[in-house]
Amino acid sequence: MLLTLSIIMSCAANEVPPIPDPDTNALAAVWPEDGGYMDENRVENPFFAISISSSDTDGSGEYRFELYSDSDGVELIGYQSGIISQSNEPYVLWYPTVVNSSQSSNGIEETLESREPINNDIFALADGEVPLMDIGSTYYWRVKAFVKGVAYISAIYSFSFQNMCEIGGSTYAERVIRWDVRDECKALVTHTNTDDALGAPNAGGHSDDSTGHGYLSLGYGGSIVVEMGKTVYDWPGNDLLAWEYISIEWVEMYAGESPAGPWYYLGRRFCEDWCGWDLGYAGLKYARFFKVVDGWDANWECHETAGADIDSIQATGWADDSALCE
Ligand SMILES: [Ca+2]
Ligand SMILES: [Ca+2]
Ligand SMILES: [Ca+2]
Repeated sequence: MLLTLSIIMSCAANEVPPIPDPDTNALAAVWPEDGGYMDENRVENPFFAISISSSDTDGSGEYRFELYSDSDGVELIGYQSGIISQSNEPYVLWYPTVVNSSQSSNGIEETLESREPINNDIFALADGEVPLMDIGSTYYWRVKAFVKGVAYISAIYSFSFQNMCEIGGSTYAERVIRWDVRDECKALVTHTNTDDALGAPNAGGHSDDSTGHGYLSLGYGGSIVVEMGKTVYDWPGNDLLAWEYISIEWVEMYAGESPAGPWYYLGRRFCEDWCGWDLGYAGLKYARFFKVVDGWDANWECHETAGADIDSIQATGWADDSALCE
């Protein structure tokens, strides 16, 4: 009886499931954003990031990235199949031109060591398949995925190239792209408006009876990814400040080449009121994206102001000339 049952089960497992129509809503461009830009200094070394949202998958599966020169997705100029998701990332990355992950002689070894782990070997294209792009043109990309028996296809996204030092804005963080914290922690924190971490410092009202207003509590182990108004530039000394409101808290800072990294560690500070970071610590000249990470133990039980309480993120050194980013 047991034998019969196991034969039936194994036959069922070997049946090829029908491939359904692809889901067109679950994939979303993270970098470059649709209608957005890529750093013109990355024209020969581009990278792409896609996120997947689906209730019945953790995103693990196979992805195919495609790069086109036309908006109809006909003129294919580069692609790669068989890219697998990285379990520690909320998105899937494609580095078309990375053929070797061991780089060491460029003087920023410490920076590369501090990157979040990326298995670059699987992103390698064979010689001659590197897509060539021109910083004056618009390009298009899309992703097809097959995840746990479900097919997905993204929209076609456009992007062009930008000199990062030509992008204007305020000297503060202007956009929160992600806030990541454990669900049970997010439910206990009461200062949850991510916009409160943007713009100039404005937190206040803290007293014995009130936790005040104007800041975002990250939650223990929580993090936010922000885009700055002006591109932060490495002048002598600190180039970036985080304003912290309640108590004294541990804060870690990372600079990113995009909202999906790669991330470069800038250091860990015990912040009271504000604390500063230096892009030069990571060997970077400029950056627009930063990840602010609460530096306490992520396993602690949260409360209404758990974790670092971020009032503002401010550039104190920024690019004021496009030649600085060349
Ligand atoms: Ca500096
Ligand atoms: Ca706190
Ligand atoms: Ca604020």
